[in-house]
Amino acid sequence: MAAIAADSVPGTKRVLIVLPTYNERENLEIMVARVLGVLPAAHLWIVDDNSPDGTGELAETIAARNERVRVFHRPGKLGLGTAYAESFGRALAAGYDYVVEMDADFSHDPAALPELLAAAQHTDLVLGSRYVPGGSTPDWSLSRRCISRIGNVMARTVLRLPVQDATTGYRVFNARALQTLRFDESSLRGYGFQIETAYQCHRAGLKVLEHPITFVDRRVGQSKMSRAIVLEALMYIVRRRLRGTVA
Ligand SMILES: Nc1nc2c(ncn2[C@@H]2O[C@H](COP(=O)(O)OP(=O)(O)OP(=O)(O)O)[C@@H](O)[C@H]2O)c(=O)[nH]1
Ligand SMILES: [Mg+2]
Repeated sequence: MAAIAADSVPGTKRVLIVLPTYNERENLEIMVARVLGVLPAAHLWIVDDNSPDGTGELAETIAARNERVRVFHRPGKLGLGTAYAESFGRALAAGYDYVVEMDADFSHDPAALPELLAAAQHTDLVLGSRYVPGGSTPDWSLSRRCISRIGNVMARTVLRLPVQDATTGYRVFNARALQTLRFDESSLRGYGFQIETAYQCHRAGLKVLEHPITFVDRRVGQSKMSRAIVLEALMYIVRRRLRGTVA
């Protein structure tokens, strides 16, 4: 895998990767090594929710060896949305120019980071998109494809959010986009959170760009995706529409 020079990621700006973790012990060490290898100047924060499998302790060991890595521990499984919302506030306070959302389970290929960050130079929010030409979900069952497609069709039609993949969890915000976000919906745990943040950026008139990614199934460990999270996202879309804030 080719490492890219610090000053091409992008300019000399500061890049932070946020990895929320819950039971990712088997993925974490190699994931962190790959991300830091691809982006030699970037920093990485792990936000662990007291994973029963010891991910938090492993994260501490990794951070002790590498000053570019920090760990934040939370008392229990509080959801992806709040992990990101807390991190965004801290990242802005720390002066980062770009913040990357990314899963720790290798569904999001670290090799795509340079392209996504390059795309971020021309926009406020880059969505790593499975539904633009060049993007794909090769491992998914028909039912999983349908669920994801339905969520995205709803986001497009009900919220009039003009993107193909509003639920993607691989994305880059610039500081301007992060400053725009308000987290009254931050209790959203998964796809709802992703749609909401893209929606807020779009509503604020910021530029949102989709860049193709291939989303593969996690290598090891268990998915935290559940029917409740899908339902939460669909309910959120309807609630958002009823609030009357759609353009
Ligand atoms: N801190 C924190 N991380 C979480 C929580 N839920 C999920 N994660 C992490 O968020 C990322 C995405 O979760 P996954 O379980 O892979 O869910 P998914 O990618 O939507 O679903 P799959 O494609 O089935 O894997 C992974 O890095 C998880 O470890 C949570 O409540 N708290
Ligand atoms: Mg996953």
